[in-house]
Amino acid sequence: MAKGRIFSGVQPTGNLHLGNYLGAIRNWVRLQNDFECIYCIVDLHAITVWQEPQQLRATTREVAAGLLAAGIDPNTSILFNQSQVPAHAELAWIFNCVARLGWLNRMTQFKEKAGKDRENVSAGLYVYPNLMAADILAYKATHVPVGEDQKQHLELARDIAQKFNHDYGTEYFPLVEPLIFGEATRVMSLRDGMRKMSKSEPSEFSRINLTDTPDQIAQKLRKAKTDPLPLPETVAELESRPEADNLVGIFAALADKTREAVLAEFGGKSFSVFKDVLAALAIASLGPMADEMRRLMQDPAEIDRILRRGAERAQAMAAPHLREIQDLVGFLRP
Ligand code: AQP
Repeated sequence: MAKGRIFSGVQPTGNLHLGNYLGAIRNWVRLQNDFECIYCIVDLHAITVWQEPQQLRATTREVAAGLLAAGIDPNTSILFNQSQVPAHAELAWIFNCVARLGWLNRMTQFKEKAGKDRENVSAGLYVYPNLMAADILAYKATHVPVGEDQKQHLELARDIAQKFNHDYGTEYFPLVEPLIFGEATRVMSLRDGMRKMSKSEPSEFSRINLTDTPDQIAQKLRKAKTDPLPLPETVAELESRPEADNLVGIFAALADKTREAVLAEFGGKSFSVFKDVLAALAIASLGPMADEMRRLMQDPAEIDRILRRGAERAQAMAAPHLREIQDLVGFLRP
């Protein structure tokens, strides 16, 4: 028996990177055995910032190939792209009318992404968390595996569910639980240990893409920013050394070890020695996945077929929920 229902998503805004993989996708694969899983390529979220149409189509397929190559099984899990299932946008509108402006004003991701150009970003970027709540609650999902950066948005989804239940005098929506686990819940840029590794960061050297060749992986890790000291002996000493902490965290996650175990082996050694072993580990873990991704991308029609079938299954699950929600709100049935 499944322990609950999982929903999670990834934006087709660029190449999948090591942060997406260790913070989210690898956990998605592992959860497939215990939960009923719904995984979504969130293209409606992607267009909250400008996307070239041709590029969006290509990246959507590439992300699908990445998820399949990482081990998402489209027969047991539901894998699809968001825009094919109208329930997401329909429920998001209702949630736009439930969420309060004050709640959205507190979202740090909006502040980071809007930056100084706040007046000029899309209204979609502002209501992004409402759409995310709709993604999850359209399926009445109980658990959402994410990286740390999405924690605040998930709390907002809980607030929306609670306010909807309260306003309409119902217990309709479950309160979703975040699932944040592993040694790399927040993988940082290889150029700056204070910034998150991100698809939209201009420098290619800031991240390892899942499509990188072994040479690219080795070169990026060799050039990764570090401090001049050798690796510390204890985890406590990593606290004031963000770049060292990041590389040790990546090593630990890839090797399925704790940071303590990694430092027990490498404490006192130089970064050049550590980086060589880390590069070999990263290449061994990511190389086969990149090969499989390239193979899958040679047959875009097959990827489209998998996504279409996933969308049909997702719509079949979400549509009856949406009708029930519309009844609760007081809409006349068509
Ligand atoms: N650096 C990260 N470390 C750990 N987890 C991460 N995730 C993203 N970056 C890291 C997790 O990956 C999942 C999918 O993320 P997303 O594509 O929906 O959006 P994002 O978090 O905004 O990722 P990016 O790479 O930073 O994209 P852009 O640059 O387009 O905004 C989520 O579960 C996320 O937590």
